[in-house]
Amino acid sequence: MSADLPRLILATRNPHKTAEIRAMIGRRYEVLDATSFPDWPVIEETGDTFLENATLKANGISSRIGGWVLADDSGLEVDALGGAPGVISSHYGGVEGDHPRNNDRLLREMQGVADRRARFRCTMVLAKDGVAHAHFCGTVEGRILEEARGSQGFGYDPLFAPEGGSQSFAELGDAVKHSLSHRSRALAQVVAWLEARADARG
Ligand code: ITT
Repeated sequence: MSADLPRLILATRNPHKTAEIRAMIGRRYEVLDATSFPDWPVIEETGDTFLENATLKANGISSRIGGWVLADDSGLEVDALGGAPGVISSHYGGVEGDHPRNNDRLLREMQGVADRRARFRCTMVLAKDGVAHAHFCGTVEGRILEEARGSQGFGYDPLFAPEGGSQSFAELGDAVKHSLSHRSRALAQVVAWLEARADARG
């Protein structure tokens, strides 16, 4: 069945991003990531912004692999921390991809802090043949909880409660997260853009 679907290659090594994006659009696209391409190069994320890093990943991978490549650069911005962890969200605790350490540091930094406003931000870049064609941004506002709650999702999900309630993304689960997350909001724009192009070509 997947052979009939258009292919979308994700420039990510984060299996949680792939799982979320597949759950959201896997019936319309064959969604592949680094696991399908063993000799995929390591792309250094040297940018100062989500857009710069997403562009580096999308251009770097699409210069090696044909078809549309989608990169997701995302993270958590906490107002009381001046926007940190921001672009260093994946290694805020000192070790790349170590989510428990990242969460421990965030809880330490937020100890006794009254203003707990925060947002997840996701910037997606679509590229082909090493050239970025479009970028899209999604955000979800919320607050940082006093302690980790729930076991679903990944990363900072146990510490982040989206606006309008007190439950964390990790408590609310995939269906609720996907209905309002930064990633789903950016991805909806990506799909609309790809489909408008496909329609325009007839
Ligand atoms: P790739 O660069 O390979 O895509 P990465 O995880 O390193 O994977 P980023 O540099 O974009 O990706 O960092 C994203 C980090 O932001 C991620 O590791 C989490 O710490 C955090 N994050 C992003 N989206 C999140 C979400 O939906 N829930 C919880 N944490 C999230």
